[in-house]
Formats: sequence, C-alpha cells, structure tokens
Amino acid sequence: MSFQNEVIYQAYIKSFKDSGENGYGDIKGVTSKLDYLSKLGITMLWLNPFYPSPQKDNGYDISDYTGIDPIYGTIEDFEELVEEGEKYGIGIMLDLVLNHSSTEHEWFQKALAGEKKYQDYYILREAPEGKEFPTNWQSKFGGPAWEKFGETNKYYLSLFDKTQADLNWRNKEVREELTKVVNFWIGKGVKGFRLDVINLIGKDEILIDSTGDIAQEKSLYTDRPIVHEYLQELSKNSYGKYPEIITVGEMSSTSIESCIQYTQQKNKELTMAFSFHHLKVDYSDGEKWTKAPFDFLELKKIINDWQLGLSKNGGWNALFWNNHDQPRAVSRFGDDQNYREKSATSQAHILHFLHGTPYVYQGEEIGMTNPYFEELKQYQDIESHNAYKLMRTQGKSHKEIMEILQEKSRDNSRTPMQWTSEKHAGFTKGEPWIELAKNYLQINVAKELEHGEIFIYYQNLIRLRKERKVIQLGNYEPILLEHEQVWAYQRNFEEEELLTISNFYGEEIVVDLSKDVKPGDWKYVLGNYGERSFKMNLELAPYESISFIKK
Ligand code: TEU
Repeated sequence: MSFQNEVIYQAYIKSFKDSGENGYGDIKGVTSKLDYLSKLGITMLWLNPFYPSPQKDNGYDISDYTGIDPIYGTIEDFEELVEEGEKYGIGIMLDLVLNHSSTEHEWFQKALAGEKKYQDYYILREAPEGKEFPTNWQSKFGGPAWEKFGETNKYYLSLFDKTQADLNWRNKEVREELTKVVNFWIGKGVKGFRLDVINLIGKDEILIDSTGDIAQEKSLYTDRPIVHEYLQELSKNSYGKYPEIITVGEMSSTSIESCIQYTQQKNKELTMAFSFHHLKVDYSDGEKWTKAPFDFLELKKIINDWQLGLSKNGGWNALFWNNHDQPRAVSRFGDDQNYREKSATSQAHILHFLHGTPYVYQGEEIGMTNPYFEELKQYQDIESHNAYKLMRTQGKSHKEIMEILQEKSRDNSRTPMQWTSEKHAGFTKGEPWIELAKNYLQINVAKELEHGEIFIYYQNLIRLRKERKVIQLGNYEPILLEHEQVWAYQRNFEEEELLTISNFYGEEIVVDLSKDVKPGDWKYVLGNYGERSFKMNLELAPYESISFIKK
C-alpha cells in the first residue's frame, strides 16, 4: 500500500456512534462500525480529537495530549480499535492540535502559577505604550487575538478561542514535548496524523501590527518559512522514521507554492495537505457570514489550479468536499431536495477521480444533508454563537442570521450520524449532545444499504481507485474550464486516458466535446445514471457524472 492508493474516512467521533448512553459518540462506537467502513472500502480512518478537553472547541482545545477523554472511552478501548482496524486493513489516523493547547493544559496552568519555564511555552507579550494589546491581530473566531495573562501585565496569543493558547514553537523544549506526543501515539500503532492548522506554528520573535487588511494580517503568522524547518525536524524525530505513516497538514489560508513545498516527498515534511480556497466560493467579498450563491467557475478554477500546481510539481492534494468545519456539500453545491442522490454521487465522482487522496466525511456516503436548524439554541458551536453576536452588532436581524447559520454554521456537518430509523437514528441510547437532522427517517445507513444509490457508488469509486493506476497516478488536464454548467477533466497514465464529464446542475444539457476530446475507442467506466456509450455530442441528465477510458 502506498499513500497514492489510500481513501481516508473521517469520523467526527463525538457524532459518530455512542456505544453507551452519554449522548456522545465514543471509541467503542467506532470499533463497532469497522465492518461497515470496511464494506465501503476505505483504508484509513481519521478520528477527530478525543483527548481530555474542556470541549470549548469540541476537542481542538486539548488539555492532555496523551490521554483520552472519559466521555470517549479509555486507552484500552483505543488499543482495541487499532487492533481491530488492522484486521480490516484500516489504519487509524489521529488529529493532533500542535499549534495551541487548552488553557487548562498543565503547561498553561503552571505558566499562570508563575513558572518561568512554562511561560516560555506560550506566546506572551506586553502591550506597547498607549496600545490595548501587543498587536492588532484578530482571532479567527472573532474579537482580539490576545487575552490577559492572569494578573500580569502580559497577554497571551490565541488565534482561535481564548481558551486555545498558541504554543511557542521557537522554544526547543516545546518542540521536543510535542515530538514525544507524536511518538507516544506511534507507539500505540497509529498509522496517520492529521495536523491541525500546522502552517500557523511559525511565529516571529517580534510580532507586528497588521495594516488591518485581513490577508496581510494572516501573512504575518501563516506559512512563515520557519514552518518548513519545524516540520522537517518533527518528521525526522517521529513519523518520518516510518515510511508507511501518512500525514496530512491542515493548512489555514495557504498557497499552492507553500503546499508544494510541504508535500514534495523529498522535503520530508508531510504526505499531503488540506487547503480551503475551494470552500470559500460562496462567501460574499471574502466574508463567510453571508448568504451568497456559489461561484461555479471560480470553484472549478481553484480546484484546477491546485490540481495542476501540485501534480506538476511533485506535490500531493488531499481531496475533500466535506469535513467537520464545513456545511454539507450536497446541500451547498447540489440539490438536497430534488436530486439528493444524483448530486451526492455526482460530486463524489468528480472528486474521487482527481489527482490526490480522497477523504469521505461521515454521512457523505449516505447523502446526509444540512439539518436546517431553526433556533439558535440548537447550535452548539462556539464559532456560530460568536458569529451570531457579531452579526447582531452589525445590525442584522435574528431571522437573517438564522438563515446564514443554516447555510454556514459548522454544526451543519456535526449532527449525529444517521444509522437507522430508530430513536435518535440509532446514534445513542441516551440524549444526543446535539440534535439530529429531522430527515433521519428517510436518510440513514440501514435504508441506504437496502436500496440507496450513494453508498454503492462510493464503493465503486473506491474500488476503481485501487484498481487503476491512471486514477492514482495519472497526469491531470482540464477541459471545458470556461463551461458554465459542466465540469470535465482528463487523466493520463502511460497509454491509458481517463475522461470525466459532469453536469453540475439540475438541467439537462448536451455537451459538445469535439474540440476538446480526441476521438477514439472510449469505453464506459462508471456513471451515476448507468452505462452510456461515448458520443462527441454527449447528453447529460441532471447531475449526471460519467467517465470513459481509452487505451
Ligand atoms: O480549523 C482551522 C480553521 O482555520 C478553519 O477550518 C476554521 O474552523 C473555520 O475556518 C472557521 O470558519 C481547525 C479545526 O478543524 C477546527 O475544528 C478548529 O476549531 C480549529 O482548527 C482550531 O483548532
């Protein structure tokens, strides 16, 4: 198995499967579903953070890097998961948050208690004369990025929630401690790491004010050249010693150039990277908290630029539509009312035949949708609540904000996995920590396995990736880039050519391929409306995706 053949499934553990009654998904719940995951064909399972945490940011605020939060189980449960996973050929990928720790972490607590050693674990600064904070930076969850450090005249940097304190990677001891954490989990048999916002770890010694422009501000702490050195050092002292271990860096506001560098294998930094530019095509003027239609041409252009940029320069993309920070793509770019199954399979088709490693986010394989919550109290996410307050101060009405949250809140993807038509969709025997989407009676795993189209389609996509070199390794070339309804591209490997054409909308269309596709003996490979023969004037049904192959 090499990394080019992997297909990775993301289980948002808190919402995946509760083996007991506390209303939170847990490790035993995950283990009980390995059989299901193996049917899908995935090779690796990424679990969101399950470490002890005050859960201010759903586990991305870690208070002990080598423990397991009792709500999720025990270390024995985890060992059992790794062992069982091995039997199914499914490696476990952990989510490590090394940019910041919870302020409840022992290190921060000791720092607060006055221990100088631990004060240097964090980024503490005084505010210059006449200024309120050390710099004018904004937190990604709203408000200033600095918080008062206890009773001192210093402030600590927190780029996310104020309970998430940025760690000082300039301090060698911090780097050594974090390396130990990675090695601890490798010792437990972990086969992959997803490294949270890892391109933010390189902060300068002297931090300066931004101009107020958000992009310029991010550049002051994002993708700094030293990040490469830190990653090379971490790799050399931990995962880099084990060629089978896969790493994926989650990259906040990154660039193609940086990601080439992070993921070129010769640099020994990371296997691949997540970038997010393609999931900002429904922001209005770069602002997430707006209701705006998505820009299809921009979406294709971004994916195309990343495909070309990384594949032509020895980089490697992590491919995804969904994750725990994003609304459901089927609701966002598809039609979850009239063409739910076709839009789900169509999106999957486009993604799985691209260059890179596909990720499947829990529920995507059964076409789960946004839950369309109607009340503010149904949202649990700190970011959504902060955004609500902010939008109110900007003068938006409650109704307007609720509509925006229905489209943009991270909780759209965090509702419990819909397993059956039983109470709480079979997710828990207790009360779930967050409400379920009401449609679980119609959309659930049991129903999908009986007569659905989506799960089977994912199985086929995953099987084809494992079988065909052209999907794993082929060059990528775009076609019809300016077409306003169709998404199409080719992949080539040795003598083999793969052509993928997809109607991204609900209206039928006839596509003229004659200018872009060379004639030849094109054979059907897979399509979400079943087999069709190739034609230069190809008719596509609503949300139809189809691929042909030629040798
Ligand atoms: O997310 C990093 C990040 O910058 C975004 O995905 C962010 O959550 C989104 O833009 C907000 O609109 C990672 C984790 O995936 C996320 O769940 C954590 O909250 C965040 O880091 C902090 O650890």
